[in-house]
Amino acid sequence: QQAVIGVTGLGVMGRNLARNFARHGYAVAVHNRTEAKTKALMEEFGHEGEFLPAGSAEAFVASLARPRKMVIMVQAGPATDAVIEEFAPLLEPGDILVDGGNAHYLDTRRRETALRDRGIHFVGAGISGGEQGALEGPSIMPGGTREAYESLGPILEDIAAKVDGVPCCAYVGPDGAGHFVKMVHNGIEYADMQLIAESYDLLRTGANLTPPQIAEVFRTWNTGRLDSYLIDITAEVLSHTDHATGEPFVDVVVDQAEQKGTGRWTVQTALDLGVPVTGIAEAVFARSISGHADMRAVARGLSGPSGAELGSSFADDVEQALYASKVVAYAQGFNQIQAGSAEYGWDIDLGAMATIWRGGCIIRARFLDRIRAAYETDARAATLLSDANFAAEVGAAQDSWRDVVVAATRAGIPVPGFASALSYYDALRAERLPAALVQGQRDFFGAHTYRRVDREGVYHTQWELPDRPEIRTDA
Ligand code: NBP
Repeated sequence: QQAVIGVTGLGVMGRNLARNFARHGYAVAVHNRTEAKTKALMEEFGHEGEFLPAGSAEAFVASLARPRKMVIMVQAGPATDAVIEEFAPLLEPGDILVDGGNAHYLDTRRRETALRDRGIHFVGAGISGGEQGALEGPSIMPGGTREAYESLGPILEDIAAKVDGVPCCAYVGPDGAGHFVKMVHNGIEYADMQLIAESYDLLRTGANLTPPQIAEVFRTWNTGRLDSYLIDITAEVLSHTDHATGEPFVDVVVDQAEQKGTGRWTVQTALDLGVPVTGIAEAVFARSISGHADMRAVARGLSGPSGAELGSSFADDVEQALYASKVVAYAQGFNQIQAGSAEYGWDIDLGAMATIWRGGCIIRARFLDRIRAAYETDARAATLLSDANFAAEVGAAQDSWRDVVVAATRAGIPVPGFASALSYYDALRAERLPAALVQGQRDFFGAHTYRRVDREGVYHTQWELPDRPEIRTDA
């Protein structure tokens, strides 16, 4: 008896992924550096399907049917390199080595190149959905060769989440494409969470609603266009009462948000690619501000506004602002995927990415169907905001959106996500941007040159001369 697929690294994710394979009828080889975890898996869940436990890398590889397919599910970084170094020499040309961890896409590119030279298909697969998703159906974003996907893809599609019968797994593109898309997914997750958190703050601090009341507001929103996993769990968290104190749970949690780094990678990469992902950047910085207890302690006494008048439809206005800001955040994230795809020649199908995020992952939402539809209409759209449906919805939301940002500003409630999304929208809409003045300044102090609106060419004004003559520099 040989295994169809194997999993090494039986931590939180790997163990559930292995169980998911087994529950779908695949004979699955299981291995972990510390063998106790393999034994624990067999004892607790061995009855769920056909597991082939292995005590060594050699035994594990020997139990895999050819061409071998194995998934590494260990900590990203040096641990993943160590595991690759251990297993690669045991594999043969044509075998498929999948990294299901949260690797940086540049590491995946490096590893893919190195293994390709040895004839091994290296698949960097982003896997989202956490512990529960791994067991019950994650969203899977595999990158690598098409050839590898032909035999591996059907198995991954089988264990992935399904929405309307469609698997939340599709071939993303060569080498690092899958991990790149997973990175942007996590960045969008940061932005979405920040926007929801700002909505909560507005309803709490601005409109004086209690956490259970706000939970009800979110539950109502979740029956409409904002229907999503993140809104759903937000209502759950807000309606939870702390067992020890009887206070709302959200009030006993230290207000300093942590991060594992994928949001930061998204922003760092966006800066390198020149993609303005302002929503994701604000979300990363908002977490960073929250963690600066020292600065916050000394700044707490700084003077603030006297207060603000909130309209009676404030909660509805916040819903509009949240929706519009969310459209902006997703539009920016998809632009980043577009830019990465162009930079590395990945040819990523954006509509397919929206499709595989509809289920299994943290940002799963009804809304992604609209994004899929938008890219079906125009696969190369420069921005989702120009899609007729989104343009109409955001246009209809904008008065409320502006009112909310004004009210928040007057009340002294920080809304970096809402405000930056609105500024981004206004910047894209603008007939003329003050960037023209910035070009003038750059030419003045650094002779950086500029282009003119009325004719071709690159120009410099000789600012130091009395009559400031203009010269063409590219002629
Ligand atoms: P865990 O922390 O639960 O497990 C880590 C695993 O890595 C263990 O099996 C451990 O083996 C193994 N490992 C380490 Br650490 N260093 C190793 C080494 N040098 N050689 C061999 N094995 C090593 O991690 P997890 O939460 O299951 O995450 C696994 C991957 O999945 C990570 O890349 C993570 O970013 C990603 N991910 C996690 C989630 C999530 O919600 N948790 C979601 C999506 C993706 P040991 O038992 O011998 O220590």
